[in-house]
Formats: sequence, C-alpha cells, structure tokens
Amino acid sequence: MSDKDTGLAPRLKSKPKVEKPKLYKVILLNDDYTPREFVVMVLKAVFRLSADVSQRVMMTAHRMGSCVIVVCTRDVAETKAKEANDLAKQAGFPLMLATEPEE
Ligand code: TYC
Repeated sequence: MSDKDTGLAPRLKSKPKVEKPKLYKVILLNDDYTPREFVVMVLKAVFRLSADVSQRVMMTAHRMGSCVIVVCTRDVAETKAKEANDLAKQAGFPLMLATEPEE
C-alpha cells in the first residue's frame, strides 16, 4: 500500500512557525580622547557588565580599535548603543558605539 492510499503520510517539512530573530552586534570603537574611566563607566551602566569585564572590553577596543560588547536583537542593540552614545555626547566625549548585523 502506498502513502497515497492511506492518506496518513506525514507532511513533508512544514515551515517553522516562529522565525529566529536576526542578531546584531554592538561594537565599541576606540578614539584618542575619551578617558578610559568614562568608557568603563558607560559599559557598566548601560550594558550591566562587571567592573572586570568592562575594563577588559575597554582595553580590547583601546588596543585593537574596536570590540564587540554584546550580540542581541536589533531593537535592544540600537537602544543600548544610543543610550551610550547619548551619555558620551552629553559629557562632550567623541566615544562611539555602532551596531551591525551578525553574519
Ligand atoms: N583610547 C582612549 C584613551 O587612550 C580610551 C578608549 C578606550 C576610548 C576604548 C574609547 O572605545 C574606547 N584615552
């Protein structure tokens, strides 16, 4: 008896009902003027990183030119980057955080 006859054959690969959200990186960019302590303060306040992790992330950006802080949904990434960029602007520092889609 073939599948056609019984009508009981399982449907082939149905489309997943919930799409995986695309993920975005929040990237810390180095500059020559923002004080290290200010960068660490922003990482602790906006991203809730520990003092130790904030220091490491800041030093990685300082040495390498940039450092990924977190990977999250687009909405969260853009909100956090804006919060941090606004703090820097208010304080008069050129610190910049950018977002970019993850490959
Ligand atoms: N390079 C800055 C300095 O020497 C410190 C710094 C680190 C600035 C990381 C931005 O993303 C940054 N004062």
